[in-house]
Amino acid sequence: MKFDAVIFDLDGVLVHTDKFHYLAWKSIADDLGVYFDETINTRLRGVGRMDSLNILLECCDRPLSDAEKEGLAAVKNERYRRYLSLMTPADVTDEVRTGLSRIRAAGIKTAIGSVSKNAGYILEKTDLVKYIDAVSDGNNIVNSKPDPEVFLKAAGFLGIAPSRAAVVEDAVAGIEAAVRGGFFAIAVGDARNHPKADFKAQSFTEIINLALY
Ligand code: B16
Ligand code: MG
Repeated sequence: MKFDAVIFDLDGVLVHTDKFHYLAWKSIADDLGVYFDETINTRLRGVGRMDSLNILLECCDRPLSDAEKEGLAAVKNERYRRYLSLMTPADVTDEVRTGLSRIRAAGIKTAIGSVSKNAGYILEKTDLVKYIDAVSDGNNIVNSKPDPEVFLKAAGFLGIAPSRAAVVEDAVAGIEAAVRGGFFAIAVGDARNHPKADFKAQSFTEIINLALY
């Protein structure tokens, strides 16, 4: 066994809610008459809600007050949660479920390290809760990725040192956070372009085998 724990990012690693983020942010941009597309949306990966709104507003000529921004972020979240409410266990692949079961059966702890404040709701809707030993998310952090806080808290909840844990991430900011925190950084998706990633995974099973052997 290579690691005592594996900390998984949620969106983009265990589930794919980025399409819901896109639809909700796109509707806000349309309401404001601001340009928004899939390319801008990829910049929001692993970025917290208010920072995401500030990226969306880069194309907006009129400066918005903090109160207006809070209002827009709240409306975005309502629309996003409407999509989340439709999620079911079928939104998680068998490969992910089998992989999580295998590492836990081998005694490796699992945690979530997500900046989302909706992580608990997603885990519940998809029935992933039973595979996870600890959840560190947007509700228990002050600093978003690339700050390592979310992963350090996850390791703390598990009682495991960062040097004995791996982090799995799909966002560049997440790999940066994992490296800064002293974790073994496993990259999937776009994050594989990050030069500091310790391992670039082609599949979820490859990650599980790396953790086990
Ligand atoms: P919420 P992760 C991140 O989740 C998403 O990748 C990012 O697009 C989103 O803005 C952020 O959560 C905040 O989400 O609005 O639900 O609090 O990748 O860290 O699991
Ligand atoms: Mg992610």
